[in-house]
Amino acid sequence: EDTHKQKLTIIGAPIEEGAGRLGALMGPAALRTAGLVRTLEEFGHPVEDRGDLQLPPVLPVVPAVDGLAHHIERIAAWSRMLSSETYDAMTKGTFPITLGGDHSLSMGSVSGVARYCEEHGRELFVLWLDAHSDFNTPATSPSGNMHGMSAALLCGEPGLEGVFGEEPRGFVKPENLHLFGIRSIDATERVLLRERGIDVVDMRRIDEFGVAKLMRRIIERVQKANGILHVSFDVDFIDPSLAPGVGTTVPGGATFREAHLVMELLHDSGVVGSLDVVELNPFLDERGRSALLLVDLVASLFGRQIFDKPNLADQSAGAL
Ligand code: Z70
Ligand code: MN
Ligand code: MN
Ligand code: MN
Repeated sequence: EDTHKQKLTIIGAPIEEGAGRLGALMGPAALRTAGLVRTLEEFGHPVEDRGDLQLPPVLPVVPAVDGLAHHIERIAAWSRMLSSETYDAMTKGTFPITLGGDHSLSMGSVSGVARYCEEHGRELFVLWLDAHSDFNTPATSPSGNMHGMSAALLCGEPGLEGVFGEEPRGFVKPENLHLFGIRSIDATERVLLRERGIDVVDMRRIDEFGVAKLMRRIIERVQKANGILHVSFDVDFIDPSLAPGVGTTVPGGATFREAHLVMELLHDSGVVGSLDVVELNPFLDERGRSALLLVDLVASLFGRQIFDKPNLADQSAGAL
């Protein structure tokens, strides 16, 4: 997929019921205020902003779960709606950008992308940029907050079937999920992640090997499979000193330069087909700095460069 000049579909998902604290519902508004749409247009992409979706007046009936899953009816309604929005955007040949909103929205957005990929015989890969692994189920979750369950739902973990019920959905193969930037894993999650063989790139590996090498490994996998990469960007991937506008701050996150490099490498790879920007909590932000940083990172993903791409082929041939 060459994302250059591709039409973009912006989907606002003001959802906060999946998080432990209020405020993420203002995320889409803050990202628009910080200039997201005009920044994307600057890179030559036609943008269709579908505005913010709203919950339907009647919520789906969800059978009782084994364990804790707060506001599951509302999350189910959002998931079903968002799944059909991203599926529809992909079917029309556009690149969906879902603005959150807490990370439970990825249950819906990624399901729609996965459904599109299944129907079109394309292999889906997911890059989950996050401090957390989001691999709890209602039975294992210590909090019952559903933003900590989205990656588990996408991989088909039991206990979350009621979110989609009989509605169409898609799945992510556990071997195609790459968690990146991780530094907070619950004990129960750790067991499940190991059992499923999920690739967990934690901060220790980033410190040791650097983001470039670790990202290239993931990008090459997607390229070899002629796959599509979905990027799910949780703001807490970034260090809280740079992006304080999040509900749960975890120290030791990605630096300014690491985060931009990830986005630049993704741009150059041409494999990214869809994006979520989640967990921005403007109520906790400082003078919009987290929102502004996110817009700059999205600009890097869509081609903003400081000067020029290094031409590695020329360098290896000894040319300057
Ligand atoms: C913890 C839980 C979480 C944020 C995800 C935390 C989950 N593992 N927190 N994203 N901000 O409650 O499941
Ligand atoms: Mn998350
Ligand atoms: Mn997180
Ligand atoms: Mn470009």
